[in-house]
Amino acid sequence: MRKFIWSFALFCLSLLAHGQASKPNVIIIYADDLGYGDVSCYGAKKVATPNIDRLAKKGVRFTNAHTTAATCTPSRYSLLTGEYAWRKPGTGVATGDAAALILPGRSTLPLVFQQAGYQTGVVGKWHLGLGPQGGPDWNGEVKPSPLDIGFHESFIMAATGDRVPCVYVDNRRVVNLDPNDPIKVSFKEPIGNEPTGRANPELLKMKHSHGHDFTIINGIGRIGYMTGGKSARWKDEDMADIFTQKAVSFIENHAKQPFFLYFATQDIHVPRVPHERFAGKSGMGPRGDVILQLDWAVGKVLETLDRLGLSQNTMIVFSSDNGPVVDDGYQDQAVELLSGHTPAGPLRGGKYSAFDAGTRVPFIVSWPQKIKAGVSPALVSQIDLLASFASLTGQTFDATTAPDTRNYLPALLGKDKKGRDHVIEHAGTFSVIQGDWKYIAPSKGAKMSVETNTELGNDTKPQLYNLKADLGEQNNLAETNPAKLKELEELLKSVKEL
Ligand code: NG6
Ligand code: CA
Repeated sequence: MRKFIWSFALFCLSLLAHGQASKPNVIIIYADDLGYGDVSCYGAKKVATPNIDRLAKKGVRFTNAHTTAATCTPSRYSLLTGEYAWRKPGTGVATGDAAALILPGRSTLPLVFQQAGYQTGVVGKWHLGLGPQGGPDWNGEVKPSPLDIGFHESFIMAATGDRVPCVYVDNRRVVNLDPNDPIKVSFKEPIGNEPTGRANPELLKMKHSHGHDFTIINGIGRIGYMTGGKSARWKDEDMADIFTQKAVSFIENHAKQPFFLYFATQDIHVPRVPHERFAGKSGMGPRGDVILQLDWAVGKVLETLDRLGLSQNTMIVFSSDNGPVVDDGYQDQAVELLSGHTPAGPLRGGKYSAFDAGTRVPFIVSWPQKIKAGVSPALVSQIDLLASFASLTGQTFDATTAPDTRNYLPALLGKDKKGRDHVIEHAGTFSVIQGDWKYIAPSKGAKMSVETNTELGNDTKPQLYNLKADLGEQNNLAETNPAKLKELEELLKSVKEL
């Protein structure tokens, strides 16, 4: 009898364990502008990222993973909606006062988790617009917001660190706002009489190299004009601490239920202003220092999961929204102190570029209870997280509003080493990768971004590269391989016409 009770108890426990395993907690840590070669587990030698490496060591490290775009807003749009951003006009890099780009009434990644009974939260960089047409009411209720498209909790900055308004939005309210000092924001004309980087460069603690010469907040010129909201303004030096603390509290508060956390760090986007704990620590200037800070934030998440006993059954996806850029508009010595570091690794181009460094990013998936550690060459795209997590959690989604996402869960779990047949990327012009081949559609765009010193990958002629033989996209084979060129042109056409 005792034996029977024991085996019954074990059976129940295994059922329980199985039930839990089918509903792992999920955390997406989404870095900003982190390049393929910026972390040590992807080959960086000058900067060490032990926590990101730890994640890679216990998970699957993907070598052929892609964002859908080479800038932030469209990549994030696709990640959260399962729709290529280029299908929807107005999804380029958003201003700080843009209206909400993702509106209620459609499938979204957080909604999938919400339907599955998860507690869902977003912390960090949003950059997908807020509020109705005309922009949000910073002094009242910010609506629509992430809370209206699937997140139960939200603690965000509206756009980027270099765009006004430089305030945090906690659920529907700006944090620490004094009603007697209302916020006004404009991206069109000057408002108020606060100093700007253009008129008062002597007030800057970090000078701009291009752009970023509007209102000065915390000694740094921003994009856009802001007045009011003095008590609500952030201090860049504290941002990583504040966002990381919010991410940690979210995990602590929901330790007993399945949760989904979208932790979108402001690092390593400009302005790069590390906390003093990290300032000067990389020897590569602020850009290297904020890589250390990002790694610390990842470490805090891992430490929290360990402390709460959640590490085994939490799935973490670590990635970036687009490739790297060295000078993105501030004189922060990133160029001078690069010291041989190669942010793009072996890839050509960078942020904004149709060459692969624009969109091929670090991508690590870890879930100790289920995933066997390793390296995967599978072709994966961030567009597929929605359908894949719907499959993982047994949910359906509306394929008319999320038309481009597909279920590649076996690839994400490291079981299928092939992944997608092809990926589509957008950086002003379109690129297609299929097997060993990459096609870049002809474009009249500039070949170089002189300001950021990035090769943009534009050419009026079609480009075709064999990535297996030529990962650095040096030898255009379009003329010598017209059959492959035609095949990929047609493939792109068929996806565009979907
Ligand atoms: C550019 C900004 C750049 C960065 C980028 C958006 C200038 C001159 N450059 O317009 O600094 O903010 O937009 O980056 O203003 S993203 O990663 O959010 O897409
Ligand atoms: Ca970005």
